[in-house]
This record gives sequence, C-alpha cells and structure tokens, in this order.
Amino acid sequence: MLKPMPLCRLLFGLLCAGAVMLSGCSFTRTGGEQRAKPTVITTQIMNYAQTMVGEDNPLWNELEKRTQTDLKITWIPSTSFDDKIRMLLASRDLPDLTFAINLNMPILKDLVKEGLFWDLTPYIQEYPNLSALPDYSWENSKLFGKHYAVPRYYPVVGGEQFPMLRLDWLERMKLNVPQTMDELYRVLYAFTYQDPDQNGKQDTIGFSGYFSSLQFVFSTFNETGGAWKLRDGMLHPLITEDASRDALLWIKKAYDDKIIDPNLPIMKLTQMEEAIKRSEAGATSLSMGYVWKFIEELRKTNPRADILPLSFLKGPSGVPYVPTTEGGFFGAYLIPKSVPEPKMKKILQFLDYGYSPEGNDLVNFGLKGIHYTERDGIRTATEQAKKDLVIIGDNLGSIWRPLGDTQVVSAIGISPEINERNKRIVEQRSRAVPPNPSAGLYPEKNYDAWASLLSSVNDVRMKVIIGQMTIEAYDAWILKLKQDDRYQKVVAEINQMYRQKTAGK
Ligand SMILES: [Ca+2]
Repeated sequence: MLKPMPLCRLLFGLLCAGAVMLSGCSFTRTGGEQRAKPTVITTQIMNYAQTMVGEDNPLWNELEKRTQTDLKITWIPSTSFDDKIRMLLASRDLPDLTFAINLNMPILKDLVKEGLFWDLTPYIQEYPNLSALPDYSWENSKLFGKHYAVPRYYPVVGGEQFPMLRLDWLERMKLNVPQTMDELYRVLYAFTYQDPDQNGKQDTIGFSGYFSSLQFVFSTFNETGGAWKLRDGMLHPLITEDASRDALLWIKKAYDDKIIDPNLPIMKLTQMEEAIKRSEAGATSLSMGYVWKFIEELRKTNPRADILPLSFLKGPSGVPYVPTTEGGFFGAYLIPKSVPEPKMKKILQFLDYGYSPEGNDLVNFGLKGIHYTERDGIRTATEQAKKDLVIIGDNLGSIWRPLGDTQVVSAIGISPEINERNKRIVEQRSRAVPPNPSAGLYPEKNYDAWASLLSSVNDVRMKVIIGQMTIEAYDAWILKLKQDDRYQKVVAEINQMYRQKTAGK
C-alpha cells in the first residue's frame, strides 16, 4: 500500500548519512563549514513510554546535532492527552510545533479557521521525505481542504486493538484458529476450563482486557468499520443497532461465564500485558506491535509459547472484520503563525528528517553498533538501547513512529519466522477490511453531544455486563436515547455530511 521510495528520497538519505560522519549532517548547505545556530523548537508530544527520555539523553543530543536543533519537548502521557491539548489550544499559547491527536476537535478547527496556523500546502513538495508519506495519510489529514497538519504516519492495518491468542495452547487442545464469534467464545472457554497449560490446576483465564479493547466485538457483530452503519440508504449509529445489543450479550455471557477477567471495568494496560506474559491469560486484544514483546517474554521459560494475532473475525452473515486506523495517521503536527516563515521552514526540515530512512531509524532503533546489531535484516537490541530508553514508537520514536509496516510486523530481535508470519497476517488483514460508509465523517456542530453520547453508552454497556442493569432496562434506555434531541441532531448532521460526500459520486 505504501508508495515505493522515490530516488530523491533515497539520495537524500545517503547524502545525509554521509554528511553525518563529517559534520553532523548540517542542514545549512551554503556557507561551507560554518555551523548554523541550532533552531530552538518547542513542542508537546504524546508518549506511551513508562520512563520518558530527557534532554540529557545521548540519542536526543544526536538528533539535535543532526538536525541543527535545540529541542524543548514536553512529553504528555496518553491518558491525559485530550484534556492537555484542549487546555493548550484554549490558552492560545502554542508551542512551535503543536501536536494534535484529534483533528476533529472543534477548538482546533476554530483556531485553524481563524488563521492561527500556517497553511503548509505550498511548502510540502520541497521536503522529499514528507512528500513520500502515503497519499492517503496526506489526504485524510487535510483540514478545510488544505494541509495545515503534517500527519504522523501510522499503518492502516495491524495497529488497532484486535484479538491475539496463545497458538501453542490452541494446538495442544486441537482447536482451530477461531474465525467467528462463536468459535472465539469456545476457544476462550477452553482456555479457562480445560487446563491449557496442563498443570492440573484451573489457573488460567480466556481473555484479559479493558473495556475498549472489546470494541472489536461490537464492530464484528455490526460487520462494519467506523461508528456508523449504512442501512436503508441512511447512516445509523452503531451504538443503537440491534447487532450492538447482540455484541453486548456476547460480552455479558463471557463475563458471567468468567472467561473474561472479572477486573474488566478497572483493568489497566500493564495488567493485561502481565497476564499474557505470565501465561495467566490465553488471549487479549491489542495492536500487533505487542506480538513479539509477548512471545519474547514467554519463550524465556517456555520455548514453544506462541502468540497468534487473528487475521479477521466473521460477523453473523459471514462478513470478515478487522479494525483499521482511519486515515493512515495517528496524530498530526501544526505550526502556529506566530512562528516566522524561515523558522517554519526549519521545522518542516526537522519533520522531514524524521521520515528519512536514517532519521526514522535513529529515533526508533538508535545507532547501529551502539543500540542494536543487525543480522539477516533482524535487529537485536544491546544493553545500551535499554539504558538510553530506545523504544520503537515511544520516547523519541513518538515524534515519528516507524515508516511502513515496521511498527506492527517487526521488532528488535524478532525471530524471522514470526516476522514473516506477521507480514502475512497484515496482508490478510488488508484484504479483510470491512466497508466503512462513514469514513472521514465526524460531527462538527454536535461534536460535544456525540462525545457525551458515546461515553454514556459505554457506561450503560458496562452496567449491563457486570449485572447492574438488566437487558430490558438497556432496551428501554436505547429506545429513549433514540428520541433524545441531541441524538437526533447528531444523526441528522452525519447524514447531511454523508449526502454531501456521496452527491457527486
Ligand atoms: Ca492450568
């Protein structure tokens, strides 16, 4: 799906790599040996790392040296990012490089409309690596038809939460890889009650996850991507569809049968990870980037352990479903107009560097020979990598996550077989992408109403799952919701957008 690397980009990478050894890849090519003063860049970026990298980090300094910058990065944990960015935008006191996770946020759109950010459309073509990002990432990150935002690349398939399970347990119990929700149910049941680890104790659980990691159940039952289903020529929100009720009952039954960890309502990501790594749970739902992390840990004590990410799950009428990252990007960068044009161009140069093969490797893998060694295309991390907090897609890799499918299929130290299998699964997933009639559509006028509806539906669903609300009470609640004024406004707005989108086609 990615475009081949154009020659200019390749040459640029080589040019830069050669220049590094001599002069730290000076970006001011005029003026011979004269070193330009580093450009100070302030920015705030979401970072999932548990230990966040600081200014004294050698790789941070290397990045600054190579890009002639003085980086002032404020890392923000993912959990508080939405509120932090909202407050930041409201203050209008914006960093030189403003990172936004959600381009649909009304306050962001308002500021763009007011002309607070640079329209980067005329400049992008001058930056070979930025230009080489996939067309769909650029197209989908447009605001008002222009490039105010530089997309932070993220692959379309493989990066979203979807089931992965213990293949060695499955094989030992002579069960097939599940393709339907019923089959998945039976596998989780067997993982809980049929002693998959054969230690004679009932000490495993089918599935470990938090509530949002079960989104795939609702989507699979609805046989559709996105939050809206096309029925009778109209878009209907998944939240009130009958298929979502069926999905809810599937989860409730799994919860009642105790094949899902009862800590579901309070589960944290680290607990899910631990449950898999300790062989306490047979399945979870995460991005494919976790596959090798789990296998590597499990094989320390059990060389046969294996984690298989599913290629798809079929809905009630057989339509395969896999989640996708709508748009081909995860967050985007904007540059406020308060930054003068020459500096704005330097910042674009900085962003361009991170999408050069060299820059992208530097932030995600570190330095060859120091942070990793490479053999047959497989990289092995050194102790120094741990010391310098080098993590693919986190820390400095949060600025530019890896290009291509690397972040979902590959990993430091991955075995060639798992690497190849992951590639095949990404190909299979690419062929199983369901229809997404609401792609690119998000309520604008009713943004807050929609957000609050989604949140209240989640609360109600959880109550049903844990037995605080009956399914009859849920049905009555949904019926009432459909008559809610805010609900009807959101539905009307999305359908108006949908008619506009499809009018010319
Ligand atoms: Ca057992």
